[in-house]
Amino acid sequence: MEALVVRTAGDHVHVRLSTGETLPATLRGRFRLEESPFTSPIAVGDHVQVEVENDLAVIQEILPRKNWLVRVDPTLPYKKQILACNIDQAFLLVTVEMPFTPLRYVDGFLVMCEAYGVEAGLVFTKADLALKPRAHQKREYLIHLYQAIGYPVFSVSTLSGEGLPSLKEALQGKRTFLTGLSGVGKSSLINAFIPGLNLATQPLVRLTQRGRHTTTFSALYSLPEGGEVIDSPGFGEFRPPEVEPQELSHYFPEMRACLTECRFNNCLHADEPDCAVRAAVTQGTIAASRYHTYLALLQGLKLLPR
Ligand SMILES: Nc1nc2c(ncn2[C@@H]2O[C@H](COP(=O)(O)OP(=O)(O)O)[C@@H](O)[C@H]2O)c(=O)[nH]1
Ligand SMILES: [Mg+2]
Ligand SMILES: [Zn+2]
Repeated sequence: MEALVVRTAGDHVHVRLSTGETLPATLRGRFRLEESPFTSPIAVGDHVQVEVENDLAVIQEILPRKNWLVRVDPTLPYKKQILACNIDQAFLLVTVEMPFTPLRYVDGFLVMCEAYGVEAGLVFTKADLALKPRAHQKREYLIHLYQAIGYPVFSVSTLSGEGLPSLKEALQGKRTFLTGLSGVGKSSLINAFIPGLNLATQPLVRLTQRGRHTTTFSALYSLPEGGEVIDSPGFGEFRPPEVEPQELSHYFPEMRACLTECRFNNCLHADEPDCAVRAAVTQGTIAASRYHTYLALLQGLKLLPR
């Protein structure tokens, strides 16, 4: 029978049967024996064919995927990690402080979504926090910047309730991949949308410590009014494995607009003469912060094993 993968923690997988029942699952031996470029061949959101034997679902087959998000495995750089499958959109939760979310991390996420054709959005959390003026300005600037590029951007607080209705509307009826650094408020947000779920949240004090606790599993939760969210730990960077250095600028929407104006058609927009991207950065039509993370990501792609 058919089932949906609703939870993965390393090789530990749970599936939801069409009856609504959730069972632990195991992969038929063949999957494990095959030489795979992936850390795990299966991800939350996968539709699978299972046979149930003594309260264990044995996965016989992974059904064709509509789409997926894949990144370089942050712990095994020669392997790829499937983050989720069959999703409608992906939202990254962002905080400027506690924890600090690097822009390279945000842009890496957006590039990954662009590369796999998944609609992306940003959710700035903890809107109730009284930030110091610099951090406050940065938050406002980033919200404006990413909105201007064309991404949906939300500013929310699970404490005050600010921004929750419009985010709820955006989640309604869709399967959304939610991720972000540990402590950014993923569990709190999912709890706000699913009364009675009571996911454990982490005490804020831990966030200032190194090596803080991270959730190591991904899980899918159904929203009461339709739609689903996938909670996924956001450690490491989102480095899309299949992007060639030459393609990277195509995944920055504001760069896409001026690519044909560079003197060289194989321009990497780094130090080539008559580069339209660099000209736009000088004019201020492309944000310097985006261009800097472009260069950092480009450097990272050049170092990847191929
Ligand atoms: N001030 C404030 N704190 C929040 C908010 N959302 C979450 N937190 C706190 O941030 C910490 C981490 O939240 P959690 O949901 O566990 O983050 P996760 O690691 O991304 O799942 C907890 O101490 C929460 O109480 C918010 O909207 N405002
Ligand atoms: Mg959590
Ligand atoms: Zn150029």
